[in-house]
Amino acid sequence: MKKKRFIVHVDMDAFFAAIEQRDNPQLRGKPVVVGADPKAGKGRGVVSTCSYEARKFGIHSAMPISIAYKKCPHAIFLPVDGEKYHDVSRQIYKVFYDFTPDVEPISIDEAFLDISGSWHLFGSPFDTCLSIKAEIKDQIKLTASVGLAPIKMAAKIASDLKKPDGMVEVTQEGLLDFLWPLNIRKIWGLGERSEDILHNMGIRTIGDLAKKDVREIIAVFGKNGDHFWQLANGIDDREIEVETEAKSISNEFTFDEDTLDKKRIESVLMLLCEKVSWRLRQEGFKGRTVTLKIRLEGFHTYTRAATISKPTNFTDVIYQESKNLYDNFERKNKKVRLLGVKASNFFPSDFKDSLFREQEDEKREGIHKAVDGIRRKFGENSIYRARGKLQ
Ligand code: TTP
Ligand code: MG
Repeated sequence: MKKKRFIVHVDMDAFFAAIEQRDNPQLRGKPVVVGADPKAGKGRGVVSTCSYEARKFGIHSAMPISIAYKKCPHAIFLPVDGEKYHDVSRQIYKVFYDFTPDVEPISIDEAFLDISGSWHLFGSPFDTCLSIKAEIKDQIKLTASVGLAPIKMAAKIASDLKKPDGMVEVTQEGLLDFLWPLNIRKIWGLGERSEDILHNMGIRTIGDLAKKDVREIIAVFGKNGDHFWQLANGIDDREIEVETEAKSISNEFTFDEDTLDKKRIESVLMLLCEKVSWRLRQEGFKGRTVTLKIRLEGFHTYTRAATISKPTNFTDVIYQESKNLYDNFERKNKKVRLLGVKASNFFPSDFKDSLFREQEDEKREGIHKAVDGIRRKFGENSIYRARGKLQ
């Protein structure tokens, strides 16, 4: 049987406007419009967003600011403070990563999370969503709307249903009952033209589409038709697309002379681990897999890999893993020509494994930060552990 998937879609409520209301209590409960300067109705530009109080007047995102002014001249109009909203966005993403490493960023205030592998840490999938909302409220003092479903499309639709501060769960068993009454416009990727064609075929709801013979839909829309029909039937295997720009970080060192000198080999290993872990920290990653590359005299090259229980960018952890791999490698007394260390299987460095996190980690993070600070100031080669020094 296929493993059950739990996909969460989080979308902050009236994001820019809610931040302004949070930061200025006088704005709370009032119509607030964030966007271009209305200049008493003569302003150009558009509304970025507005508070729910302003929406009652018919104001919405992308509306010309002059029209928004006409609809509600007594609204409070504020300029866009992009830097502030980006800071808040980063804090929200930090909360997401406390719940799962599988986060797909969609926009400044919206993301998909796959909690299939982590919900058991927080109770049920539903409880996990409530905790995400609660953490955002506690830490950031803002409300989010959340949808939970077995497929992305349904999770996204669900998060929008009970805005603001909403929480809607769609179970696998309830998926079709949820989707079928909805307008076909809700199907992802289905544009206005396709909608017109479907209307002409007598298809108005997702259920109408699902119940049609798929061959009929394919005849009209080709391959897309199959995709639309599958979505209408709640079939969508698309995974969360986690953003990691680099897939691995590695460093190699070739000895001037092939060697068996244990001290020298360990020094080089330490140096490589320092460099790899420094780059991990610079690029904001932690790795779970450490790979050691060994080239022996005669040019045979081998790799050995180990996956550790929690992602790391700590030099000593990467070194310990590399050294274990080296010690367990049977080199039959052949000399070593080259060593390489690679970290892969990335997680964002914000990722905190709540199960395994030890207090000790905080201290080590502090030490690494201090060392990184010196490196940034005095250059990458300014500081290395004693063992990593190369004569
Ligand atoms: P949305 O999530 O679409 O809107 P929202 O968070 O303001 O309101 P909702 O409760 O309906 O989710 O967009 C997030 C932010 O992106 C929004 O606060 C402002 C910005 N934005 C624009 O600048 N222009 C736009 O046209 C839209 C749609 C959003
Ligand atoms: Mg939003």
